[in-house]
Amino acid sequence: MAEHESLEFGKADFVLLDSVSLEEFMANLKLRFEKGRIYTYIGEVVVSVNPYRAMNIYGRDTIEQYKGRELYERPPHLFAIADAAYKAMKRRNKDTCIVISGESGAGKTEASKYIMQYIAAITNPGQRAEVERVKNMLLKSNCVLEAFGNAKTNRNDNSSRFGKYMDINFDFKGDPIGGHINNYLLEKSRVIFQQEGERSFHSFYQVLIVLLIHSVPSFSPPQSSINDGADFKAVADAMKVIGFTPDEIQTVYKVLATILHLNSKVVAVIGVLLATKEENVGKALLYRTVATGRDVIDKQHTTQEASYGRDALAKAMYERMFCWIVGRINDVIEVKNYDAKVHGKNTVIGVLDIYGFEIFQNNSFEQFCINYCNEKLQQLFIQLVLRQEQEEYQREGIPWKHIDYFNNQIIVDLVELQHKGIFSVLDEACMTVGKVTDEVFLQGLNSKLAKHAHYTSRKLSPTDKSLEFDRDFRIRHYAGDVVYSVVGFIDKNKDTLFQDFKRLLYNSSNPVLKMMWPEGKLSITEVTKRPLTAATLFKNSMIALVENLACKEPYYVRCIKPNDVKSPLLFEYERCRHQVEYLGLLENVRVRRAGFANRQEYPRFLQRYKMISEFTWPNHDLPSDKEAVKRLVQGCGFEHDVAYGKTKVFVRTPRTLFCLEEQRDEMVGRIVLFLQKVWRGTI
Ligand code: AD9
Ligand code: MG
Repeated sequence: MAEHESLEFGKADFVLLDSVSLEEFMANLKLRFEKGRIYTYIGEVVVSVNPYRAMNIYGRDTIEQYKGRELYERPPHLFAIADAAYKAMKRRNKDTCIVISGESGAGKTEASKYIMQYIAAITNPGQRAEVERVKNMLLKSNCVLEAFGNAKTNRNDNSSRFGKYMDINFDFKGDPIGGHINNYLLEKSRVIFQQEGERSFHSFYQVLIVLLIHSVPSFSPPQSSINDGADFKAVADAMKVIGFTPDEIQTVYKVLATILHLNSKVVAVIGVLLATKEENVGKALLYRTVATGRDVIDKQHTTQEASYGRDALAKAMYERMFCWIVGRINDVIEVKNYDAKVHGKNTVIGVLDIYGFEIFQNNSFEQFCINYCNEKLQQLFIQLVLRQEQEEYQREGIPWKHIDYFNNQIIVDLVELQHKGIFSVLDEACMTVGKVTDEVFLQGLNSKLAKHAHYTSRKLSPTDKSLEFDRDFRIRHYAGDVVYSVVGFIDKNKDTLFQDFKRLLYNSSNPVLKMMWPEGKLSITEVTKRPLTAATLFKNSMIALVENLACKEPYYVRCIKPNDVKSPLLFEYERCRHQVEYLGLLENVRVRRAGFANRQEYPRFLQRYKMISEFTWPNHDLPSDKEAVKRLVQGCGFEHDVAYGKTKVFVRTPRTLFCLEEQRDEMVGRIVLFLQKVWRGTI
């Protein structure tokens, strides 16, 4: 019996559960995890539980097993989803995307890398050099982005502190010919502040450790799961392969060194690193040029302003460098020399690996943005999964009935609606003349949103125990309640970087650095436009992302983190249950089951079950496979539970599928027995 059909490992598809309840769902998830089956389907969605151990399921032989197969033919796997997306793209000329979601440490980034490796492994059978080059670049870019965008957090030693969407472009043969990366909201505050037990971005430690190894002979790196020394080399090699010039790589190290020095008092060193005069650095750190009427004057910072400015500079330099690195990678991997008129449309598979829902002890602007992002993606999931079902029924000519589900659009609106949404209130507060405080923002929220079912605050609900402080407000997200502290919202949203710094960096004699800061070109009197706020930029990037995903055929990977101690053995029931709930997995099963649990193209269906009917075994003489399937189903007595589409047969309840599978097993067993007897000569 094929592994995925054996009940010993639980149900390979949650749709096949006897009844849809949280208990049954959890029991199946737990059983499969304990049996080392980390993947389970909900139809075409893969649910993945982080195994926290090396699994021998990603090798060449496994890849071969999945290549070109249909989902239900093999045990659930990321490779099957990657293959489905690839097939849809190649056979039907569809742009597809794979959306990977789940909380921090659930295994999103690992999943995205396995998916890319799979796609790289199954493409380019002709070994074309250019395609090999592109594949190599795409794989190498991960290593560079992780060095600069990932950090050790208390939840994950290699936590992505930015969102990543990567398009892989394919030519008409289905070979990768290029790609493009979009990055979202790098958590730049990490450059100046980390919680206890956490680190800043890996890149800083990689540079520091290499410096120490070279300059302190007796130095030996500390033992940990992270090997900064080896990673430094791997990243430097990857950057070289991708095509960063030695000057560019040097500049990156100089920026890192500058940021490290900004926390000491070595203005001279910074001057050298930034290829600018020492006094200019000192001046930019201590003064601010302001235009008053016709005069331009230098105004000295207060201590507070100066340290604010310094921190803002450190954050901005890092963020700018990160975006520049992404831009350079994009230059190299973008599709070149492809003429759609000659070769046909080039198609795309997008892979989204973006931060999952976050509920921390103290939730601030960053968590607010991240959770809004998850609301957007959940909304897309609802629309697409339902829409996809509906479209398939229409295509196949089968009637569709409406299904109830919680629609989180109300929360999306609460955040992003023009004039009334939280982002608008925040932007308005930031534009207020005079002294703007976080409290002003909170008052704005309270007056605009007092009646909103998903919003409350200490002022509005004074007896509510979860709202400890006056500065707190609470959002009822689809994934649960989150209390946010307004402290820092205004500053983080304004995201001010004094113009003086931009000019300082633009006037550097290092051309690479200069290139990162084009707006420094403007003099103080030329700068008129107020830059867009962080919230508006983020909102716009999310709207664009969702629009982009919405026009692609989506595939989903929903990652679950089994425990908080990185243990391969522990399935913390409550932790997992909460994730199952907020990922909306049960609703997903219901949607899938309310329609038809299973659908298969007629020839496939016949191939699998033809042995259970005398009309179809070993071959049928009916006019079409569709007719043959009808005959087979009639013979088994399942007619009431089946609908016949144009190209596929739809089976409503999982029980029917079970019966078919059981009968098939029995027949296969009998056939094997029969053949054994023939071989032994007893027949
Ligand atoms: V975050 O939101 O970026 O903080 P991710 O990306 O969801 O998070 P990640 O993929 O980085 O989590 O996985 C965390 C760790 O779990 C990895 O470093 C591995 O040690 C471990 N992991 C995840 N998936 C697998 C797997 N398929 N096999 C083995 C895994 N280990
Ligand atoms: Mg990650």
